[in-house]
Order: sequence, then structure tokens, then C-alpha cells
Amino acid sequence: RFKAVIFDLDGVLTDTAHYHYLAWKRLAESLQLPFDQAYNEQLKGIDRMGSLELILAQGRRSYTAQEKLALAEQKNQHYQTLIADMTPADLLPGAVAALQRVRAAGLGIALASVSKNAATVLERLGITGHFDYVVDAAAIARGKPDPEIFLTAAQALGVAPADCLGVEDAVAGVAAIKAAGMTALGIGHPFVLTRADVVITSLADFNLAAY
Ligand code: G16
Ligand code: MG
Repeated sequence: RFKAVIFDLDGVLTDTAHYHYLAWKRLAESLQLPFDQAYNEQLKGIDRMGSLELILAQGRRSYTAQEKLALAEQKNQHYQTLIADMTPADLLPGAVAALQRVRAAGLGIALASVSKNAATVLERLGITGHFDYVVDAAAIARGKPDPEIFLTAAQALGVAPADCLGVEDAVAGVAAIKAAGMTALGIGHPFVLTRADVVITSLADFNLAAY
């Protein structure tokens, strides 16, 4: 019943969500700010500057715009060091099979990641060729939970939002899919992704006909 599937990257196709966590943790520790996995849940799918604001909000002092840019750049350097050694072995179980099944069913495939490193990660994973369209994060004005990134992907594929299945591991991402008027497939836990239409543990359980 769908005409296209729009995938998130981090935490769906590969576990860069963990690398983002490690990079933010290193930055938070250098600033002596509290940061743990639970707080990190709120950051998933949130863009770089938005994530930084959430981390800095844990402390008392205020930072100038210039300081914030420098801190975001530090985090990005930690992150780029972590992703430098990624290979196709870093694809999550079922990721390539899911992309192949969507393709075999004749549906369009797009990537909706707010990460400015997404193209690099796709290359390292060797899956760039699976996508009809990859949204340029730099061209997106409003990050998740705003629907803009998913709507941009649907428009580029020439498909109505109602005919799209969005796949997300983040609370903000699921909210963006629903705000776009699409069906949301959550990857993770139903207690966390309460707004998803269906939740599966990983793409290893992906069954297009069931959604
Ligand atoms: C991802 C991550 C976020 C990260 C964002 C920006 O979004 O989930 O944690 O803050 O990218 O990444 P970068 O700093 O590389 O631009 P998504 O949409 O892929 O889940
Ligand atoms: Mg994600």
C-alpha cells in the first residue's frame, strides 16, 4: 500500500547513535556537565546545535554564540574520529535486506537524516546506491520533530506523504513522521516510541506487507 519508504540513518541502518552518544559524552565531561544514556535519548534525531543546547542546559553558565560553535565543532571532531573506521560490517542486522525488499517491491527509497555526516556514513557502509534520494541536512531549516525533512524527501520522490512509510528510532523522529502525515515504523521499544504506528526491535524483523 505504500509508494515509498523513508529511512532515518542513525540508530536505524547503523549504530552511529552510539557514536553520537560517545562524542557528546566526551564533550560534556570536558565541561563537567552531567550526561548519561537516559539524557541522550532526548538528543536522538535532534540536530547538532539543538543537541548542544540541551547539554549546556544541564549547567549554569551561559555561552556566547561563538563558544557554542566551537563546542559543536569539538563534538563533531570526536564524532568524525569515531566514524572514520566504519565499514559495511557496521550495518545493523536486516538493514540491507530491508532496502533490497523495498526496492524489489518497486517502492521509492529516501534517506531523511539531519546529520551533516550522513553522506560520509552511507559511503563507509557501502549503501549510497540504494537510495533514490538523500536529503541534504544543510538545506533543512527545521530539524526533527518538525516534519520538514520527511516532507522534503517525499516531495523529491514525487510521492504523497500519506503513501510513505517513515522508519525511525528516535522519539523526535517518530513525531516528525507523524506530523508529516505518514505511517511511522519505530525501531526500538514501544514504551519509548509511543507515537509510532508499529514498533519492531530491529530491521531484522522488517516485513513491509505488515504495515
Ligand atoms: C542524527 C542523530 C543526532 C545528531 C544529528 C546531527 O540525526 O540522531 O543525534 O545530533 O544526526 O548529526 P551531525 O552532528 O553529524 O550533523 P538522524 O536524523 O540521522 O537521526
Ligand atoms: Mg535516528
